[in-house]
Amino acid sequence: MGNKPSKGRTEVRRGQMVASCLNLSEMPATGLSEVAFMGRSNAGKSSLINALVGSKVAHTGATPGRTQRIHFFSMPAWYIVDLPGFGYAKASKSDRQRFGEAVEDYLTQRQSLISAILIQDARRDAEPEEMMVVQWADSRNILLTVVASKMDRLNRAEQAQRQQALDEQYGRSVFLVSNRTGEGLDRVRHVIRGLGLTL
Ligand SMILES: Nc1nc2c(ncn2[C@@H]2O[C@H](COP(=O)(O)OP(=O)(O)O)[C@@H](O)[C@H]2O)c(=O)[nH]1
Ligand SMILES: [Mg+2]
Repeated sequence: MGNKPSKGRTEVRRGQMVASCLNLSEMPATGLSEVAFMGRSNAGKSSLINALVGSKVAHTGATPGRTQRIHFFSMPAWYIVDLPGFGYAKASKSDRQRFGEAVEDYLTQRQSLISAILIQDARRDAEPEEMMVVQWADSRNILLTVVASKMDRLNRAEQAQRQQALDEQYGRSVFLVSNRTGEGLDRVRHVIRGLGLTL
């Protein structure tokens, strides 16, 4: 992965996955800024990453339950960090109250993590897992952007209704987007650029 000895010049493509980690010690030690992408399985996290990068770098529609790794995509002056999806219906109640050790270590200890994007299906309500993310971000003073995907599945009236409901649940303005049509993604890009990161 990232620490492979390079033969001369190493070319990293924009959006290339450069590390796939099971714990903190495996993560790149570059100190580049990181934006974490989080969300329930099937929320549209990989699709959002692909839409923002502009090419298919993250696997979409993949079946959950395999080894949960933390993926680093090089942008290349910063990293998109794809965290394992949470909230499997089959997980036990105690499992649902935590995100897994590697993710918790990452969220609480990683110094280069500067911001997070929480993605959820616009048709669903925020659940305890999403609220845990909000609490974590507030406690670490991390700028959290909430993105509600699949707005293309809703008509205008439903979009307005979901916008209001989600804004209320999160206590902030939620960005409705479609990873399919690209609608709403400029606002997400604007937030990322506002962090001083090139997209
Ligand atoms: N209609 C629609 N489908 C989406 C959107 N985003 C993701 N999907 C679909 O939802 C499913 C899960 O998406 P994926 O990105 O793999 O979700 P992840 O598990 O959160 O990474 C896939 O079938 C995607 O094609 C969206 O904005 N609109
Ligand atoms: Mg995914």
